[in-house]
Amino acid sequence: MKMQIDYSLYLVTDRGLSCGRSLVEVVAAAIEGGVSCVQLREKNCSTRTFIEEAMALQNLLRPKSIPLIINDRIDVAMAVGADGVHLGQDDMPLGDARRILGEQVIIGISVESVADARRAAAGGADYLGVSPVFATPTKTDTAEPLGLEGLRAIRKTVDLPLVAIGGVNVQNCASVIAAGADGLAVVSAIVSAPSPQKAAEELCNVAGLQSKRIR
Ligand code: TZP
Ligand code: MG
Repeated sequence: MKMQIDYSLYLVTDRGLSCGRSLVEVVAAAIEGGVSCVQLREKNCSTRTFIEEAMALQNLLRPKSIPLIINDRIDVAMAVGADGVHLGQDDMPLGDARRILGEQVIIGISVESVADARRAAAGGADYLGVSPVFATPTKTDTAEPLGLEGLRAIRKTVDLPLVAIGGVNVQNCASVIAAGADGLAVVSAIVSAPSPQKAAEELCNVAGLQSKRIR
């Protein structure tokens, strides 16, 4: 059976925004605070470094049964035996990724519209990243923000787990869950926080994520 994933607080890493702290330090604190799933996102490093970072996270997360998802790179995911990959609209097509990875590996797809969501669901995605819900300086090449309305429209269209990404923070996290997201996908509100643990705890509490926990 495919791994059951708790998407409720989905951390997406960004070493550049981590205030000089190591990836492992930030992720270790964040999972203490309640992060339930981690995506390793690296845009500017060598393949060797990417694999080393992925292994370091795998060693931290596996004993705690927290899934590791790799952004963009199917080869890196396979090299470290990650639980899944996350692909955008310009990355490897879902069908090709599924053929390479098989049925047991989780594949998440970023969707920027209802049409994207329908296509990804029909193509066998395991979960969707609704992107971006709000404007964010963390990623500049995004589509227009979907807003809560856009999130609701996607919620009505597909049954898959949805994580909302883009500008999600403690001020808006409850409204994101109320609009139908199964999880909060967060970069800067956790990795740039003075205490990633406290930031994660606050998001869990304010958004009421305890009720969504599957473990
Ligand atoms: N994909 C869509 S928006 C985004 C990504 C990776 C960045 C979200 O970052 P933040 O800091 O949580 O707004
Ligand atoms: Mg990508």
